[in-house]
Amino acid sequence: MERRTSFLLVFLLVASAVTVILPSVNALNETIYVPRGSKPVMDGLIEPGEWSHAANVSFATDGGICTIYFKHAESSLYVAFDMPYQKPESAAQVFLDTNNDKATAPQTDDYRLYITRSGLNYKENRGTGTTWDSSNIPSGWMAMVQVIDSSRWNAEFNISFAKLNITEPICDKVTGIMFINAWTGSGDYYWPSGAFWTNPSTWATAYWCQKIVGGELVSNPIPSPLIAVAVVAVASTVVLGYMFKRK
Ligand SMILES: [Ca+2]
Ligand SMILES: [Ca+2]
Repeated sequence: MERRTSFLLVFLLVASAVTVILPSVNALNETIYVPRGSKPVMDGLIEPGEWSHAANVSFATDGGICTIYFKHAESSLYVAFDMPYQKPESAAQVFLDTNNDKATAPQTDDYRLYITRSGLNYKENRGTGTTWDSSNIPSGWMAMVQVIDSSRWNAEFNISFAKLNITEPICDKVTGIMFINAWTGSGDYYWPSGAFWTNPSTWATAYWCQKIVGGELVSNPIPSPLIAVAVVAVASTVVLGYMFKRK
């Protein structure tokens, strides 16, 4: 094989591998780990210490800062929203892309789970392939809310692994995830920033696995596009070397 043809072949190999790998990482590149922890009391109230070992994300919302905690225990994902006091119609919403296919419209493996500050609007939607279906009674999950001294309100979610299409062990599983503090007096507030409720390709990716190694908690490494590129580059060099050797 000619040297020019070989280089072209390797270039195409690297380019196609990078094209395949990059979109699977995440359009917004937001990633979270969901640590294993103690089972919280599902009463809608974030008690001192109850969520201290959970991971969290925070963002500006109507009236101040919204902090969302998440962890898993037994066979459920637990999520807690800590929000400023807002109007009764304001909602805590959790979006799940259970197959993490990151489609550009809600598919049948995608869900929106929500509860309002009043607790009166407590429902779920499932994707149809093009949009969300009409509101349904919660199935495979539950949520509770509490208002704290007219200064803040909290919501707690218990989402079963069955709802998430997770069978243990969970180390190979990743899930698309997104949160909204929605329908507030000043609009909807998203995490990750820039995500959109009808577009799972804009949601983050949640990793489930953490292991105890040598007495320490070690997370599974997040696949990096740079690592993937490096692996392909090394493989290409080996192939190239083999080709020249054969000449
Ligand atoms: Ca609680
Ligand atoms: Ca999906």
